[in-house]
Amino acid sequence: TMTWDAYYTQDDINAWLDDLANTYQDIVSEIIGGVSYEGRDIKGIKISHGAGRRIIFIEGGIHSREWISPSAACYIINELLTSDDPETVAAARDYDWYIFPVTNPDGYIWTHESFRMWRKNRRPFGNNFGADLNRNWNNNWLVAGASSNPASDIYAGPGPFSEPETRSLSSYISTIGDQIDLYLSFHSFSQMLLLPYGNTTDHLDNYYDAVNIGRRAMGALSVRYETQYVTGNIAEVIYEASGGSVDWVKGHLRVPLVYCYELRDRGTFGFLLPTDQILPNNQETMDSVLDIIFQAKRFG
Ligand code: 0X9
Ligand code: ZN
Repeated sequence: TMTWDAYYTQDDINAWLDDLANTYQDIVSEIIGGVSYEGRDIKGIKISHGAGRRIIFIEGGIHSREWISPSAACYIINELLTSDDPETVAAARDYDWYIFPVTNPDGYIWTHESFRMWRKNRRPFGNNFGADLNRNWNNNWLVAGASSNPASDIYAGPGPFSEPETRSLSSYISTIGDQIDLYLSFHSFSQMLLLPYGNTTDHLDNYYDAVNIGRRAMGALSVRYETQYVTGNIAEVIYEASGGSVDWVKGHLRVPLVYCYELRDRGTFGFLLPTDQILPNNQETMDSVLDIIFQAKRFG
């Protein structure tokens, strides 16, 4: 069991997911969303109280050094399975949840065993390693805020979906795309809630609804510990960055509501978020997810 006062390794997380699938056989199944360059499964969990429900999809750990991201995804899994808060119980019951805490397993292991600040996957490109898995999706690939240089931390890869992780995960998501109501991608850090698209400051599609739902949800997030988030378009609020997962999920699969979270903090500790902030970060994130669901229901 996870205690939310520590970060966990890939092996810990996978063992924990196995345990849950055993303990909650009626509602939990393990799912494989894809495969990494080094051949590891991208393991996740599906929580379902019955067939035919709309889907909430959560992608964690695509950037391996952002350790709070897998932790927050695991916390949400844990709440959905163990909480007796009525809102949480209803959220668990009303949706099918697809949650992948670590979508860059090779990178995550590298940050634990070799280099804590590794961001990309671990595929070799000549003398360099790794493509940025949040620049490799086939939506405005290499258009903005991405690099064609394999030495760069924002190397987009040799082509769209060139990487096993994004290629396999995107085809997995495609099979359920028309059932997804909400897609969340967890990153750190900055305390921001980002909306597509990463290559333009233009407000496209349902931006108005999405930004309003997001702002209210960040109000809900702030209630517990007064943590402040900024909400808005990726290119406006943070920087131009195209080829990210949420851009493709919205642009290609037409999922109505997608958000990229930049979790705690705002730079004091950055990627090295102290363990005493894990639980508060995860609690307030859960608060905001419940609020998004509450609002999405009302918007229809
Ligand atoms: O640069 C990124 O990929 C994200 N910031 S991070 O510090 N976690 O690396 C922001 C990505 C937002 N852009 C898209 N999803 N397109
Ligand atoms: Zn990131």
